Amino acid sequence: MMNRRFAVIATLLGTAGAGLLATSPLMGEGEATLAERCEMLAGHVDGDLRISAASFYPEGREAAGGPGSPAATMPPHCLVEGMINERVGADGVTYGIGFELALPAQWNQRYLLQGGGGLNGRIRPPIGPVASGDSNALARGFAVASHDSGHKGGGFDASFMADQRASLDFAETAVLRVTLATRALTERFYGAAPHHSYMTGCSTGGREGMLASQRYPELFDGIVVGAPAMRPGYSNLAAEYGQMLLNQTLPEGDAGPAAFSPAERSVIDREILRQCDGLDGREDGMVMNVEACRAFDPAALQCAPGESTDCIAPARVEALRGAMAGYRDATGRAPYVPYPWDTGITWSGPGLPGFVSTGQSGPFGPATRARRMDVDARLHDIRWDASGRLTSTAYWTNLNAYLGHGGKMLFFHGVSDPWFSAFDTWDYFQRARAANGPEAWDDAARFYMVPGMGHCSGGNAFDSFDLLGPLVEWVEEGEAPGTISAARRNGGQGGMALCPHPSYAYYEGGDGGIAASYSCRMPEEMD
Ligand SMILES: [Ca+2]
Repeated sequence: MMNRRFAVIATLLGTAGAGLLATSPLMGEGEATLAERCEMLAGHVDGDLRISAASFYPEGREAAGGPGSPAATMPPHCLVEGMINERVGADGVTYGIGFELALPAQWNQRYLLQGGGGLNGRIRPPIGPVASGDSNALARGFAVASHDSGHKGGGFDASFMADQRASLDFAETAVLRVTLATRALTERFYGAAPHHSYMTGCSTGGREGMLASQRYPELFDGIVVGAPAMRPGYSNLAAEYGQMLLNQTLPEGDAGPAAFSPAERSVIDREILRQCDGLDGREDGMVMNVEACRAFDPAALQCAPGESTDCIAPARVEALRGAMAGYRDATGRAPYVPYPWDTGITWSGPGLPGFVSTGQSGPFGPATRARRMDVDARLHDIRWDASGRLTSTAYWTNLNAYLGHGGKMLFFHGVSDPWFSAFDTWDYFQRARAANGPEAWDDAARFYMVPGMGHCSGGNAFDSFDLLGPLVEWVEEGEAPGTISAARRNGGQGGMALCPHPSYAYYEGGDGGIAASYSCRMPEEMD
């Protein structure tokens, strides 16, 4: 195999020049197999782009799973591995944007950029797993690209920020460069350009999708944005603030960090269900009417004088209320948003724990033991964090270039996401609607709340759903998405409908385990 590859490269180098592959006789109709076309890409160099390997997998292969992405079987494809702008950075570390591109044998003539996660630093298998139900983008025939955003490193290793270029690549430029490079490679391989381009991602990948719509509005025709890491400085502060409030309830001498006990957590759970479960027409342990549950009143959790079981001490109820509502600055303004009252806020199963404090370490280290916080001083630091400003996608709402060429966006967010509040993404959606005009926005964007779901997946939730298919239909056929059928990713029974927020899945009757038994209703509609 290798000898053959080298022979092909040698032949190609002999013919040199721009448009090498496009003019190669091997690209002529019927004259080269997919395997040969694939191997021809190996060793290809174009400016600061270098292909390190290109291998054809006629039987497909297994792709390793990752956070929020189970292992998957990849169909027959050509896998291209490459690097853009490899160089030694200011700190002596070798940088470059590493990428992989999977070119399926059965191509649907579409391109998809897969968003990353965390602070990136590694290339996830290019399969396009986000919001794709039980059939990822590669399996559907998309050419799928994935990248490391410009550096190598662990999930939250921020050392690359010492290098200006690596920092800029992570913040924004990698999305542009990888898309342009891998889309050109896609055209070279198939001999035709994709007729439409898409992007899907969650968390940092969701942020990358937003920034594509905001800063590179011509790149994509359709984007799925999941639980975007829009402005982590503000959400991280919200988690710390909630922990700080709870620490204040500890007796003197108890170093903390404080935590709600399992008994307290089940009291919270029960009360949320008591007040909110039935607001969607069915008491099934799912709070589908997210907007109506904003009125949840934690006062009912409070122990009466002399009472101590099946209730929560008044001071701790107030800490919970404050944590969920979020911090305010000295002027009384709320720089962030509240967290939704939902069944997963007490989650302690696989994945991140729910928002209600467990006292456990978070992604960035141990829970704080502090009992006071200067919110304004902290906000000052957040506002002056240069990387935070450049990576933020919370503020830019003028999308008329993106919307102007027919670009569509589907947002989704787990209502029990303990990290980024679903209400913050919804807040952006509403600001973008106001900025672009309701008519243009409603013709281009939808938002799906996923009740019970944690960060990107998991929890007691219907966390398997397909937004990619409806997005393609909207972009290419003008058919706007409505109700989405959802299932449980963990193999649990039953199904549910997801509705464009603020409408919610109202139970109309019949089998409660199928989406067809629900209709999308607006919160104010009554029986
Ligand atoms: Ca319910």
